[in-house]
Amino acid sequence: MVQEIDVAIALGSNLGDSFNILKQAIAQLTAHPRFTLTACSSWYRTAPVGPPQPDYINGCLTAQVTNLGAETLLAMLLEIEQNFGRERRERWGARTLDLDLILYGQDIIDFPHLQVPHPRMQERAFVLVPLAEIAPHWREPCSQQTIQALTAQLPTAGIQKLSS
Ligand code: A4P
Ligand code: MG
Repeated sequence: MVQEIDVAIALGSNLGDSFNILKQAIAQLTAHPRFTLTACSSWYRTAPVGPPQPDYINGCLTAQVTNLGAETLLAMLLEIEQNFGRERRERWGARTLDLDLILYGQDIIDFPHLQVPHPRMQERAFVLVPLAEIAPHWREPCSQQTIQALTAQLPTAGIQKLSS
């Protein structure tokens, strides 16, 4: 049986040639035969949340995955992060590439190594503002609120849409 699921992925980078890294990460994802890109947000320059560090470039994408489970998709994301020399030093610290699985259809997943919806999405304007651009009517399955409604509840200072 063919299983097709809509997913949302957040992308971020604040070390190295961020635009280039982010574009190449999208190319690596779309090279996978079971991953079909459906939309990409604009890029945003965002003030860092967490310890002092450079501003981030953030964006979101949506895709349809075919017979690709959430854990396999997470493994793909972690592998692509590694391809760009991602090192984990401190929590919420600077990184060349961060790929987070934000939504996997309407599934709620709570494993030690994988939580979906991403547990901090509701408080992260750097996730919700780009996601609202491409998936405003998607309902976050825990709160049942739309992405648009969740975004409207957050302060968006420090989130600057870039033109390209
Ligand atoms: N993991 C569990 N669930 C997921 C999921 N849904 N998606 C596990 C991705 N990974 C998930 O991730 C640590 C482990 O989380 C992974 O191995 C996976 O098994 P990580 O990427 O090393 O951790 P992190 O990203 O530093 O932590 P966390 O808590 O996910 O961070 P956040 O909340 O995403 O914050 N400021 C701005 N402006 N822009 C940013 O993009 N990012 C962060 C990270 C902090 N400040 C930021 C930004
Ligand atoms: Mg991450």
